[in-house]
Amino acid sequence: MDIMGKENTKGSNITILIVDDSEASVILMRHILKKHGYPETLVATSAAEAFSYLGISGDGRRHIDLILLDVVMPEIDGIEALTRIKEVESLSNVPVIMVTADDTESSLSKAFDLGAVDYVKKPFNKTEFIARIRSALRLKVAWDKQIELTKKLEKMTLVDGLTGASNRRHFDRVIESEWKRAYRNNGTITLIMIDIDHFKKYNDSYGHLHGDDCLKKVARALLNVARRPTDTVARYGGEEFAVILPETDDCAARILAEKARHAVESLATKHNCSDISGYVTISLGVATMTTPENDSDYKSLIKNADEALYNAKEEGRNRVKIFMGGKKKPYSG
Ligand code: GH3
Ligand code: MG
Ligand code: MG
Repeated sequence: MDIMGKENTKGSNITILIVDDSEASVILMRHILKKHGYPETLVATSAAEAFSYLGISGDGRRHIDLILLDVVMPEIDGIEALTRIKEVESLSNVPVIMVTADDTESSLSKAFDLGAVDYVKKPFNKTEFIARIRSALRLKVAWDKQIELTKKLEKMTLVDGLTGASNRRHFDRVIESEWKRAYRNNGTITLIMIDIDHFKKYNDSYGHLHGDDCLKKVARALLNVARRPTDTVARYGGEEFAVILPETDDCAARILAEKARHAVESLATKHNCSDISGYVTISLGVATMTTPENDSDYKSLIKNADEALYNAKEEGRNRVKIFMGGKKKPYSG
């Protein structure tokens, strides 16, 4: 951590934003920073100017690692500026050090309440100044790591632990948002519901562990087929999978579903108790929404794909069926 901290808190890739209306202070701070290995500084002589560097106003956002913020400034003062900065989620990993001429100011305690990490006094004591800069930059490294970890954890909870496909929670989110997007844009969306054929018998004869292995293989095969970045292959439950294909019409979906069926069959995973092919196979139900109806929602897409899957099972399994309307009971295997 310490070594990492030093590596990441020194050097020319660090940009420090100085927000101060006093030219003399700015010159002095830049001088000390440059001398101690921080040549990259941005200077804002008002809070408004700082907001534009930070992307709070306008679109000229710059990369900034640390903010030095003067407490006393005309118009928008340092406390108000800090309040605005701390409201922005994407700036939550940028530490702010308050710069003040008077450390007894009650505004300092307000600044700490708002999330400032430290303060430096004018006139500057160079050693103390640079020590506080360094410790704030070390804090930033820790914050960035924390954010990265949080992102990783978030990603982990989107993935099914056994198969590596998206989990049901993620599926629920994606199907709703993609359906809404298609609805808004008068677009097309396809859902394929997939169920492994005679999987109970597979477990019964080969054991649950081999069953798990088989689920992994099937998931991998499906992930290999639905490869667009916008495609989502999810484990819908038990031995059922679902594939969301945004901007995919029924024609393209049929081809893709057939490829998926073939890919699983080609795994040639022995299944001696299956009366279909001697290998593990899947049945697939495809439903496409092209012109969204007013009173429909994504649930009807799931229902339709389920109905098609039911038909695929009924007609002998190891096949693709496309939803064509009608009123059959959904497959509930
Ligand atoms: P069908 O062709 O009609 O789909 O028959 P089936 O036997 O595949 O359908 P059914 O729904 O009766 O059985 C599903 C089986 O899937 C039952 C269960 O033991 C198995 N299964 C569900 N989740 C898992 C899992 O996580 N691991 C393993 N090994 N088996 C699972
Ligand atoms: Mg099954
Ligand atoms: Mg099933």
